[in-house]
Amino acid sequence: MFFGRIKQKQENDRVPPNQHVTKKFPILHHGSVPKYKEDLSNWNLKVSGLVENPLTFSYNDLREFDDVSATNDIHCVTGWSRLDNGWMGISVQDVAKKVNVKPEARFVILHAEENWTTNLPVEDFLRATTLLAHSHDGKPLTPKHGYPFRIVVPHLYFWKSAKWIREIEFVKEDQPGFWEQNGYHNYGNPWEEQRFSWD
Ligand SMILES: Nc1nc2c(c(=O)[nH]1)N[C@H]1C(S)=C(S)[C@@H](COP(=O)(O)O)O[C@H]1N2
Ligand SMILES: [Mo]
Repeated sequence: MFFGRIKQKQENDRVPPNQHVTKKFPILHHGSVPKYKEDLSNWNLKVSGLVENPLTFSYNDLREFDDVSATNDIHCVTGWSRLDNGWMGISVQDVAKKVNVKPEARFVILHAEENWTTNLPVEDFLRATTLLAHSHDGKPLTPKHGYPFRIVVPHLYFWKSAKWIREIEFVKEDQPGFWEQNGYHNYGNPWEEQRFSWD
C-alpha cells in the first residue's frame, strides 16, 4: 500500500499532462516499413549540410563508435507514454565531433526512408541524451520500430524520434517536417502539451 502510493506518485511526476502509461510498445508511422532483408550493404547514413566535413557512414562504420546505453520515457502525441525504455546506440555528440558542425547551423532536419522528415533545433538534437539507437530493451530494433537505426530524442514527443534514419542535415533555416506540416506542433514539448500547431 504505502510503497504502492510512493510508486504512483513517482510515476505521476514522470508522466506529462493528459498522457496514460502503457506497457505495450505501439507502432506508429506514415508509409511502409523498409525491407533490408538483413543485407545492409547498400544502407548508409549521411551527415550533411552546414558541417566542415560531410560524411557518409556505412552500417559497420557506425557500429565502430562506442555503444552507449540510456533509459528513458517515450511520450507519444496520441496520448500513450511508455516508461523505462532501455536503449543502446551511439551518441549523436560523438558523430557530430567527426563532422564538425558549423556555428551557422541552427536546425537539424532528420531524413528517413521514403522522404519522411522531422525538424528540431540544433541544441535539442545535440543534447547528450539524443541517440542513434540500434537496440530497445535488450534486442535489436525490429523493422517496424526502425531497424537498423532510429533517432531517440527523449525530451520531445516521440514523433521527433525518426525511424529508418538515412540523413542528418544541419541547416540555417527551419523546415517543418512531415507531421509538422500536417498540424503537429513545430517543437513538441510534452510537458507543455505542444501537440498541435494551433495550440
Ligand atoms: N521514419 C519515420 N519515423 C517516425 C514516424 C514516421 O512516420 N516515419 N512516426 C513518428 C511517430 S508519429 C511516432 S509516435 C514514433 C513511433 O515509434 P514506434 O512505432 O517505434 O512506437 O515514430 C516516429 N518516427
Ligand atoms: Mo506519433
